[in-house]
Amino acid sequence: MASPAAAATAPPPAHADGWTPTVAGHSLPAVTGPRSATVQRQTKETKVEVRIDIDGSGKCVTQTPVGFLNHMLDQIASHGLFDVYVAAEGDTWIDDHHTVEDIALALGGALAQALGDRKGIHRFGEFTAPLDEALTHVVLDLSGRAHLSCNLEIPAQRIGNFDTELVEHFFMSFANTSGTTLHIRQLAGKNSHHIVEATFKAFARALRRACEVDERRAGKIASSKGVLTQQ
Ligand SMILES: [Mn+2]
Repeated sequence: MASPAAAATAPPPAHADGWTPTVAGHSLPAVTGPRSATVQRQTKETKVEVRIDIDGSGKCVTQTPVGFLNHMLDQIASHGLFDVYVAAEGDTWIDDHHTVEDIALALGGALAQALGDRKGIHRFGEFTAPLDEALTHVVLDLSGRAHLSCNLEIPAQRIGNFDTELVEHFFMSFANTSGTTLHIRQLAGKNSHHIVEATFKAFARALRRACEVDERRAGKIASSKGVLTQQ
């Protein structure tokens, strides 16, 4: 794994077929902070590039073919105070599954790379976010181990044309590549858009706390085992 500093300064490798991830005709903004990273992922199903700066200011630029996911990525950036830039193409003529999964895998991978050895961070985070009648509690641990428990009960099968079963799949994929133990508890909610958006807001705030530097930790790893990057 590249160090955060190296990840921030190295230019991203070109995609094999020369695909240039762009937003509205422009290249994705650069990420240059000490805790930032760029991840590209290309398969026969999708091409994805994700850039994240953990110590950002909530900027979000997305160009993916999944409109509702763009809206949720914006929640992660604005409530996590991360800068998040995502460009993606995918086989959405089948459905959104591969595209949503691969964006989540790339986002998790970028976060893991940007966190580096996870020294000095709070490691744990939790937040309960309402959106009108919806209320979701998210607890997470940047433990290095992937786990998802999720009890979301989203009444509608679709929000717009977004398949709501992809919400849980997004978080599972993110947990897998970021090494996050993630618990999501829906406490209330009737409106599907509200339930999902409350979840992403709670996730963003919990993740922000977990990633933030714990001054009292003085740069040490928040683990009695001494390491947070091994399974
Ligand atoms: Mn909304």
